Amino acid sequence: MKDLYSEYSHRRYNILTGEWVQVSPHRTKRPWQGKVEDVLQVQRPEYDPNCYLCPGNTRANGEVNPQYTSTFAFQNDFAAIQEDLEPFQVEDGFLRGKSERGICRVLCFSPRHDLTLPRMSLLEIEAVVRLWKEQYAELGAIPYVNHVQIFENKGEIMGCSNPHPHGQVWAQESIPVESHKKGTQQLAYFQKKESSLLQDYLQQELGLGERILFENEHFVVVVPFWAVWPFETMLAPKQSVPNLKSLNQIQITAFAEALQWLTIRYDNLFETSFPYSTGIHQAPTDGQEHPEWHWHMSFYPPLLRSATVKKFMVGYEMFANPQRDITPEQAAGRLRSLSGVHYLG
Ligand code: H2U
Repeated sequence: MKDLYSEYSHRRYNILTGEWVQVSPHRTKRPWQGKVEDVLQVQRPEYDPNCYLCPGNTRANGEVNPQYTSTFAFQNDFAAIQEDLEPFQVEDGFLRGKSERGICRVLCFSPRHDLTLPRMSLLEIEAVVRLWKEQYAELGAIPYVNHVQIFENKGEIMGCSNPHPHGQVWAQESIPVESHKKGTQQLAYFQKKESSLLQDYLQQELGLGERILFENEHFVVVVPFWAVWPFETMLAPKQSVPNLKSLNQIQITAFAEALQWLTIRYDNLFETSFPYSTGIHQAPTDGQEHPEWHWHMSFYPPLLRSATVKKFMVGYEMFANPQRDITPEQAAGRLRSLSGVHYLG
């Protein structure tokens, strides 16, 4: 099958969403005369007096950040989902809507303005993992919260508003679309096989090896067979676990190792602070056990050919389904071949 996949246009099935991606490996040699983004190689200070997220600074709404020394979470001053509202539901013919209640927080990964995950020590990354675990547990325990979405937008190109290392968490009453698709697929498989869809998939990938980037005792990093973005990856525990809550210290270190491995390779790929959106999909926090759910972290990076040429999800992607040229196997090969030493030393 490998030769067919590397030679001919084909579709691949995403077992987690039930969606398809078009792969066009024969197109990788086409000329490029499209948009070239400006490369931003800015030297940042450790502390920026004008940054809303640095310790001791005043935020846009007048609140002052504490002199935090590790991670720091605060209520988003411009929360997209409101906590204080009167619930409503409107059904007016074809016009359906309902109120959505939730909590949005900003998660600062470090007091240092100039760091990013790949530039942090293992211990510093572990603190970020612990923060994610705590936030999921704390927000998920709120009775009306049924879903907790942790994510990071990294880089201006991804719409990140501030280079200070940070992510976000949105906790809400509904199950959002992406999570709902993945929950449905995992549940259908679990009911049929009494086994975890993702765990069984990872077993197959580990057996084949060609899309595996990294593994340690507890975690695996893979370019999914159905990856949409050119250098999309997935980081997941080898054993099926519904969420981060049960992570012990050994697993936190193993998770941090996987994150460090991957983000250093990402930066080294085009010798730039590699932009991406990453998110952790975990089981709903609706009081049920969800044995079908296997948490995982997906990385969706937009860059295609260099620090300046990105993949656009337009045209066919908007109107039909996603399409890619470079195959997931080629992407995995390139990421595996990179140095483990960050290009900035
Ligand atoms: P992004 O960089 O991913 O946009 O996240 C930054 C978030 O920080 C953004 O959602 C919030 C914005 O609303 N923010 C505050 O809560 N307070 C501030 O003083 C500035 C930015």
